[in-house]
Amino acid sequence: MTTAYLALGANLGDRLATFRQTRAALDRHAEIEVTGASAIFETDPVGGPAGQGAYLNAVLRVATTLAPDALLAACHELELRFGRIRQERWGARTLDVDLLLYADVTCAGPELTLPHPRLHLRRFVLAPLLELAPDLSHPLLGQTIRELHAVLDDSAAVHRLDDRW
Ligand code: PH2
Ligand code: MG
Ligand code: MG
Repeated sequence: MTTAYLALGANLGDRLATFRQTRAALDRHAEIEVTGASAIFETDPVGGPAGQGAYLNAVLRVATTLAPDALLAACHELELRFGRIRQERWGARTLDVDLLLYADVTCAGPELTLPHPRLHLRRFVLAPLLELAPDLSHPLLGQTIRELHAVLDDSAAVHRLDDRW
């Protein structure tokens, strides 16, 4: 079993229902168990076209027997199930599931980079991740999530909503 962290994001459709169904679907997967969930945050869109709606963001901790590429494929399958259409980069979406961390694996390829290359730059990722893994050390930067969050230079607003979902 390996511990991994997944980031959920959505700014189209019934965002909360999508998050709940995604969490349940991950937990039903024979090789994935959801072992922790951050609160849900409502966040200002970062990047992408102007005029996008606010996002919901959260982070899940999972225990899995899947290899990183297979876990990523399972995430992409869920995005498709929830009707994601990939158009412009960072455009609005019904569901984005990103693989943030997979144990302390580091890799950089066309399909998958670990840790997620922007995880340490984004408040909408670090604020929820801080709730689950404050003492986890970033495998490349050597700083904990708490340290990265403390020096974060991202002024986009994040508002903590429900911690029970
Ligand atoms: N995801 C992006 C781009 N911008 N902004 C917020 N607030 N939340 C996201 O999940 C997000 C984003 C690309 O994946
Ligand atoms: Mg993604
Ligand atoms: Mg993303």
